[in-house]
Amino acid sequence: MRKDHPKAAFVTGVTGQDGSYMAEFLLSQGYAVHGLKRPSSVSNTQRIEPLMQDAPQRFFLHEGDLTDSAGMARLVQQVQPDEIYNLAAQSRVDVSFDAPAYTATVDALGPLYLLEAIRLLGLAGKTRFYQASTSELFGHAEETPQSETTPFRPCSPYGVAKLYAYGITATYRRAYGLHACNGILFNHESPRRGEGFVTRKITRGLARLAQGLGGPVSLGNLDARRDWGHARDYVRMQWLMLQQPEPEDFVIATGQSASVRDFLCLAADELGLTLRFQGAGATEAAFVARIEGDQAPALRVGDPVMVVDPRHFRPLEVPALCGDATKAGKHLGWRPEVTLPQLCAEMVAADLAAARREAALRVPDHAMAEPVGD
Ligand code: NAP
Ligand code: F7E
Repeated sequence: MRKDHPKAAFVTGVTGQDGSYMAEFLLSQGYAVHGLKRPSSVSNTQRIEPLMQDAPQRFFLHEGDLTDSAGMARLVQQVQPDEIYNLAAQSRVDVSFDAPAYTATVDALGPLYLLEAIRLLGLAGKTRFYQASTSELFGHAEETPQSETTPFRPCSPYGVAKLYAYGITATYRRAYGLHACNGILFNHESPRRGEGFVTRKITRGLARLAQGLGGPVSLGNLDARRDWGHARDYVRMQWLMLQQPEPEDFVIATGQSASVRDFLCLAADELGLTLRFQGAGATEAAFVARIEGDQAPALRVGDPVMVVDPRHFRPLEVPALCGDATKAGKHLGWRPEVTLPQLCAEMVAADLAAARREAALRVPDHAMAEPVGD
């Protein structure tokens, strides 16, 4: 890439998990990166703070909301991007059951507004478009593992909204010749994962519990199985998709699946804890059976570490997903580099460091007590 005229990328959702890794990656490739940030009365830039400091000449933030079609067209016109990565979304499947119309507006119509902007501004020959599609499209999948040819059977408002986005992306590719691609991504996590998603809820919850901050982690369906990869590996593949001469859709996955219970045990193991499960379904709980090392000074054998709370059960669950990324390997030479135990270890280490910092700052109760008068 020419240094005096770097490629320009427009990244929606830049403040999110993937957006922050994507911005980092694109900057490392020499791009000028323009990120869309939602206006907010409190700071929402924690994940991109280092980039704002380190690359002020090549990293630009624009305030706006994906649901503002005119605002999106204005930004696309201003930035004239070579590549758009549409990563912004209401990305919580559980939340989509409580906010289905909002989820549809952001997740289905948002990508349409960007595609229309590319088309109407006459940028079809210049601007390439990446849509963050999802394994939730497969829903109650008809076959395992799922690939680019597996039929879609979404079973959440999130999955259904993302199905529209998938379809409209493919339609603009075919109808108007846009270089527009869907990445059908299976779950991917990192220390930057939002705190409401199950892996982060577990690593953060256990790390805090181990340091005497907070109570047992409360979870829903322990038997759900997911194909979990590392977000850093997955943004590299999103970029590779837009570098192909012809636009195509790809599944991005590790090909391995594990249950929520497996992940809980892996995270506990990282803290030197062996768990004993008791009960079943809505009354299941997990207790400390053995402790090794000094990572969990606040816990004793027999302490509860996890309780099932039926409020976390979903109206409709996707019981199991596992992806087949053979096409990505063959066409683009992509393979995930991080295994699930490595991912879990990285997340636990980051959350344990944060919990230790928080515990160290805590004022002991006795120090807060009123002095007894003499
Ligand atoms: P995330 O951490 O939840 O980030 C979502 C981003 O979208 C945040 O920056 C958020 O801004 C922004 N956003 C939400 N609503 C917006 C709106 N109306 N206008 C502008 N920005 C808005 O999600 P992620 O894990 O990085 O996922 C990135 C994309 O991949 C999403 O589209 C998600 O649906 C999709 N996906 C994720 C996975 C996964 O496992 N991570 C798998 C498949 C597909 P705030 O910071 O202000 O909230
Ligand atoms: O749930 C179960 C839950 O919320 C995973 C998003 O990035 O990946 C993500 O969606 C599983 C589900 O992710 C709790 O029922 C149990 O079976 O971490 P999650 P998700 O729903 O798979 C897809 C590919 C996306 O596209 C989405 O944007 O874990 N589970 N107990 C729980 N889940 C949560 N959140 N909280 C619990 O307490």
